[in-house]
Amino acid sequence: MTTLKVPEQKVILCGEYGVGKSSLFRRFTSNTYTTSTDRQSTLGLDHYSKRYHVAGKDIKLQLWDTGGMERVASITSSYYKFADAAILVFSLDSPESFNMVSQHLLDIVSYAENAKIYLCGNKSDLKSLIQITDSDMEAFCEQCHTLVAGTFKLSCKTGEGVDEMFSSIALQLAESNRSKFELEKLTENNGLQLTDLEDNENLNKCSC
Ligand SMILES: Nc1nc2c(ncn2[C@@H]2O[C@H](COP(=O)(O)OP(=O)(O)O)[C@@H](O)[C@H]2O)c(=O)[nH]1
Ligand SMILES: [Mg+2]
Repeated sequence: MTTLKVPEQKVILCGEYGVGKSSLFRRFTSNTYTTSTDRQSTLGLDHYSKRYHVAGKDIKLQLWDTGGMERVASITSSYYKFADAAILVFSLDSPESFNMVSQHLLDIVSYAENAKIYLCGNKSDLKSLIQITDSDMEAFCEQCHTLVAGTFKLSCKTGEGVDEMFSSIALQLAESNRSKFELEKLTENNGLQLTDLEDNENLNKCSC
């Protein structure tokens, strides 16, 4: 019996240090949240794959976190390479992190030219401290014309909006890759069986 691999899409987290990328990564991997300041004791890129079933299709999102590398060095181009999507995170209470979004956008466009780009405002739970409005986000997207494929507001702390964002991204990637996946399927022989490589792939941590 021939096996059919579930298509996997590389999704990278980008944005300033402290905006909540690792918190988003933790929500994705284990749906947990921690306020500890020493959450990531070892530096290094980290990735984790998770399967979604959207629009009648199976798709895996392989999410990458910088693991705090941006604090000590610039992120290498291998992080961006072959990314299918980039989630550009800023903190809704931090105009500084929002002002840096355009710089990160430039990096994504330069090093991950095929990636769909999503703008993500985190820390929506900080209600009274929020300084970046919906219209700020809209204005930014308008300035970038069609570069931003979607915007989200969420809170890693409460979990609000997190699943919705990943499901929406999975759906958009599945839809936009529909023909590619179908072609791959055609090249497989009959007697299809889905292979789940999830367990083997996860918890791989590279120290580069
Ligand atoms: N209030 C609030 N704090 C958050 C949220 N997400 C992350 N944080 C806090 O923001 C800080 C930076 O988060 P972290 O995930 O390490 O950001 P990173 O540097 O982008 O990886 C930590 O103290 C987190 O606990 C959130 O949704 N709400
Ligand atoms: Mg981090």
